[in-house]
Amino acid sequence: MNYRIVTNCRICNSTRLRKYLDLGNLPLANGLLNYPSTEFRRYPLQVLFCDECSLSQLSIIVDPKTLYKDYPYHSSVSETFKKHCLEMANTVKEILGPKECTPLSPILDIAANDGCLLEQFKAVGFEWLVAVEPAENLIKECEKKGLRTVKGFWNDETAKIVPGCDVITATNVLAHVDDVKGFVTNIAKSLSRVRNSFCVIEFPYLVDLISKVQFDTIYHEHLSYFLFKPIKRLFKECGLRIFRVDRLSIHGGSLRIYACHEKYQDFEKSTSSGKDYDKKLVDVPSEDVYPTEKSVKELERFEKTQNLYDFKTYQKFAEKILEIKDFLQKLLLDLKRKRKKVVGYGASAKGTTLLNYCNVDSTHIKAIVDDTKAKQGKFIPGCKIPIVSKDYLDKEQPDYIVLLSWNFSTEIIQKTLKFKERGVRYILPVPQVEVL
Ligand code: JHZ
Repeated sequence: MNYRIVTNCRICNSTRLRKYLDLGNLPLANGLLNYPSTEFRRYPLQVLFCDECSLSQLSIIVDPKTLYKDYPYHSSVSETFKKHCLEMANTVKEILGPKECTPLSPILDIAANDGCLLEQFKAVGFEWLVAVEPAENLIKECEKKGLRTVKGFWNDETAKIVPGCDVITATNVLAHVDDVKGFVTNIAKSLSRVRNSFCVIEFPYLVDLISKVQFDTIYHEHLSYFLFKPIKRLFKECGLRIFRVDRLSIHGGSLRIYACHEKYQDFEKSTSSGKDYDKKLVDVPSEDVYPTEKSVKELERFEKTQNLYDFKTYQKFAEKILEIKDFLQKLLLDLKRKRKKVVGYGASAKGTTLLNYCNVDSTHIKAIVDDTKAKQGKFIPGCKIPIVSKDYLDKEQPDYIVLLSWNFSTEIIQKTLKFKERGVRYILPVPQVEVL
């Protein structure tokens, strides 16, 4: 058995965990197949609510080596995501300010994927860029881009390789981590060696997941579904203070938090001689450099109004998912009867959850277009649907396109505009099935 059953909450250690969702036994979301075969493993996909700290988490943990050895997802395929990364690089530059920000300020990106974010840091003038990434195929992409690389997961060993950083970034990885305390503690250790350093962490926000019924973002890679309350507790316990939080639209709704140590060591301001060698190192409160912004209190206040510390809200969410399943099945069956040509766009991880949970297969959706070369020619596990390049659309002239990567619908609709002009209709699966 290459998975472990969760008995305690990974943030507060409570055993008071209650199941609110069971999506059945599903294949691994990025476990794309070379053939339309039935030879792949399925794992239970269930979500638990922690009565103590309100963290939502999967009931099992699949061995990360199985999940991330070779990873087909390439962040750089999306122009929307690239723009998002550029904005992040500029924001970090602004926060560091001209005094701290030099081209040689080390920036380390955890789970750097194909180096998409670090490339944007390079574009805004940073030169000392380190990509930490476990997937063999992706680390090669980072090397091709001229980035310094550390192969592996972010842990005690890899954290030692780059002893101190000005900024540590981690986008869309915290939800994938089991030992979140070890993960954040290693960030804290690395930041403690550099004055005025901070980290920037992004992850999908559970408020958006629940309110927009994004149940397809639940898959075996996403071990946790975060609210701000448990995140704040986690960072505090690991010695970091969150000084700013942004709510972002990326990936259907995410939080970006900025955190630093409570204190930093710096040379004392005045000495008897005024000479540098005479100066002593003293503790300086970080509030002076990075005061806690009002966004933190505002988000806390907002979150309390969302009823998400209450188990009943999650039970209602589970009911809405059944409606989506029912509606999508009926719609696709109707289109099949009418002999309409239906294709998908975006062989996303969430697509695997959606299609498998709703029992959709290649008799409903002929193929899924994806611009990622590494995905083309493969098959979605469980539904035998082939992944193809965009040329397929010209050859097949579909009647309907299912937006399996609804988070990038604007970009995908833009790319397929000529088909839209010829009458193609789009199917949006969440928050409710809609034909556009
Ligand atoms: P996308 C990703 O999940 C990755 P996924 C990860 N699991 C995570 O944590 C979440 O995000 C938050 C393709 N595409 O981003 C590329 C085109 O072909 O919705 C991708 O295969 N052309 C780490 O996989 C897929 O769609 C395009 O123009 O659920 C998008 O996958 C665009 C824009 C995308 O997420």
